[in-house]
Amino acid sequence: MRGWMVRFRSLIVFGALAFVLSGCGVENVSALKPKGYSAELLFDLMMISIAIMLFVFVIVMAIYAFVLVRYRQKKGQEDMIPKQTEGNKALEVIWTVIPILLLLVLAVPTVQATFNLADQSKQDDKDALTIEVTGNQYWWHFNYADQEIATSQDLYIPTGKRVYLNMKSSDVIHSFWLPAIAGKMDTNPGDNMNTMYLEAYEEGVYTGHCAELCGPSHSLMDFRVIAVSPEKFDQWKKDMKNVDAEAKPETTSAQEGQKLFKENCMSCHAIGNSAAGVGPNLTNFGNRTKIAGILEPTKENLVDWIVNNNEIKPGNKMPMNLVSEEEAGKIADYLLQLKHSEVTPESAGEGS
Ligand code: HEC
Ligand SMILES: [Cu+2]
Repeated sequence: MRGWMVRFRSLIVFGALAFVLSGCGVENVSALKPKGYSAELLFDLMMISIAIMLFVFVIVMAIYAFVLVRYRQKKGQEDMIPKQTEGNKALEVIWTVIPILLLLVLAVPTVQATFNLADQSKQDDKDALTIEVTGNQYWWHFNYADQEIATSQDLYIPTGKRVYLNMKSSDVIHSFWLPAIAGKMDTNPGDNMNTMYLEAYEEGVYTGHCAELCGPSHSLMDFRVIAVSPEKFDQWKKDMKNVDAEAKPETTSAQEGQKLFKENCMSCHAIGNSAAGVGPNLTNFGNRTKIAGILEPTKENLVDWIVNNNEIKPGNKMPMNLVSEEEAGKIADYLLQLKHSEVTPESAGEGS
């Protein structure tokens, strides 16, 4: 390293760190900007721990600095041996009791929050909303229990209400992580169902991730939660219940696409009903925030996905080259006009 670099090494490290960390706290994606009940609870716990740590750090550093200055070797005393002390009951009691008190201050709110976050007691209330979440390599499925509505990748919820999630996986362990609204919960294969709840304070589009290494495309297993006002949510539910899966598209290209879709894709993808398929439910696909959770919803990207999906998301379970690029274009025209509701991510204020 160059001379000046060595001298300023720590400055460079901290500068780079500040630069990287400034990416934290991004709106609607970050646990540092909570926009929901659970996230706020977790944020408060984080702040209590940091406050306690700072308190300990400052006091220990102050004592350290004091001792360093007060008891350093002075000129003319090189051979002096200070008075030797062994043990001090009062001091030892103090530095045992203080940490115990600090741990208690940490433990009480933590245990309280842990029970609070696991509270499912109101799930059986008449107007409580329960959603079955299924993690799949590498996409998320959401089934609105008792509502006959299913969506994949984009989850709509009402603001200001507790929405209960019953969570499972169809293959390996995944983890549903929605930092700005809630914490993180594993989805397990088999009968082991996990539960959590979401409560969003404001309308918005919130990004979530899979937080459990689940295969080569784990890092691409993103999803979005779209929180809208309860009125808009009711409208969305109504629209989603009245989907006419057979509706004829306007353009000839999209009409041909519909036919091609039925022949090549319906074995895995459902439109207009809540059946869980091998692949994502594509109802309302034209209103999706992203394609496959990661691509901007343009025709070009959609054609690319249909023809090349394994290069985009390695190891995903959709076969490539089912149709030609030209046919994929027609299918894309069909899928992108599947807009079944007026309530869209834009109406929640696209924010992420
Ligand atoms: C063997 C089952 C299967 C077939 C057949 C199939 N797909 Fe898929 N498809 C999948 C799976 C699985 C995924 C999820 C991939 C992922 O994200 O990991 C998927 C994802 C998609 C997505 C992204 C969905 C989303 O929610 O964003 C689109 C669009 C799509 N497929 C279109 C098609 C089209 C068009 C055809 C027919 C040409 C087709 N698929 C045929 C299994 C299939
Ligand atoms: Cu995963």
